[in-house]
Amino acid sequence: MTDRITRLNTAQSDFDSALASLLAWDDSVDHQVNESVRHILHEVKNRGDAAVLEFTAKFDRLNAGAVAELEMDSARLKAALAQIPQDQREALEKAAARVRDYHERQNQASWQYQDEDGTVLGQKVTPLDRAGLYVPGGKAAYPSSVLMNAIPAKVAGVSEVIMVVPTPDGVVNDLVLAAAAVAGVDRVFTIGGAQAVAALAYGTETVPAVDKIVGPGNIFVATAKREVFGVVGIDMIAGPSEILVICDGKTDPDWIAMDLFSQAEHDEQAQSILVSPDAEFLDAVEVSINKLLPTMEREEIIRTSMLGRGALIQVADMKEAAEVSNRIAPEHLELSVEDPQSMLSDIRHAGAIFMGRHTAEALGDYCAGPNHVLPTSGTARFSSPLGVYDFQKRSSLIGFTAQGADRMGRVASVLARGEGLTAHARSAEYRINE
Ligand code: HSO
Ligand code: ZN
Repeated sequence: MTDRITRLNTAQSDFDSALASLLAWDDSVDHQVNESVRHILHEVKNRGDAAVLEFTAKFDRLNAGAVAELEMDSARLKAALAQIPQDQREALEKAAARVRDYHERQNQASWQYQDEDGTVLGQKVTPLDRAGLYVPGGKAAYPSSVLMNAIPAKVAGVSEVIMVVPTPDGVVNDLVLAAAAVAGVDRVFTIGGAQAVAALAYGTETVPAVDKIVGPGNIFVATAKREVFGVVGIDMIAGPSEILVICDGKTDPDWIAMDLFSQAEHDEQAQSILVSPDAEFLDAVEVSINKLLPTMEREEIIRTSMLGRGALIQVADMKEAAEVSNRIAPEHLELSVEDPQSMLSDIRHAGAIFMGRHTAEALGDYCAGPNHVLPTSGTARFSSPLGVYDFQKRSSLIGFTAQGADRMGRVASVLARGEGLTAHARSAEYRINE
């Protein structure tokens, strides 16, 4: 690792390969992790509660006589909410209200129409019956993520949201439980790791099987989610956090440095990139970075992230800034410019777009309203923020009249006979009026 943040310029002849190596991200599978996850899944699938208890004792040093003892009832969640400092409670409630408001606008209605034969066609939107929400224990336990995952599920109409959260050595995070209460989570089990994912996917005597598992987790959790996909749905498998800031050079460099830090502090692998046509501004931000770094509580994590995966990229103009950003397809994109609306048409790939100098990405992480679960590692090219639509599915509706069955029966019959499927053809032909 160098002791200066990487500087790139689109004018340099090897820019493409330099950018490629900046973005390179090792997501290779670890065979040992794979094997132990498979073992855990197999045990929980076959032995249910007993296996969950064994793994919880082994990994979390938590000895319970029954999985039911690991459930926190709604009174316990309400107690956590009553116990946390008042400003925290109020902030959670304000954030939740805004997140709920925003997501309510995503709710889709079922629809139907009739064609000229009176045939009814449509689409019926139905929420999932049950969703499972994984919440990590320890340093990556974010109450804000509880809100961001659970609220869209409840807005979608999911009747049971079941949260799992490991509590190693029995250490409970009251803020996480309070967030669960605010978000309307229905049941909480203090189990974690691959064993919790398995319990949600297959169900045990005590933990109900869910239809989809969402929420972040460590390598064991991510691997378990990949393995159970197909038995249940899963959300995206998130990579490290990323931020890309496009700045015209007229924002306070300290603001920009701190915005870059805000994602860098998530973990050493996080990626923070600044793009600007103004070389002097890039210098100024580097000065700010060096000045502010020693003041940060998470100094070492930020330093490792900024020096290892961060970059300051000089471009010819703002058009080129947008092009570079589209190539990266960042999770978070800040447009720290005078007129962000006029840049929007040039932006094609980003999980969330933060518009204007006053829009710190951090506000989006907590309380702006949109979801903070976003596509990472360039997947914004083809995927979207977590939303209400992730907790609903659609059924097609088809209702023929006699006249419609006659007309379309003729079409189906010809195609069915072309495919050599006679039962299909005759089934359609019975409904044709001779
Ligand atoms: N920026 C993170 C979410 C988060 N930030 C939670 C703070 N708490 C991933 O988008
Ligand atoms: Zn964040």
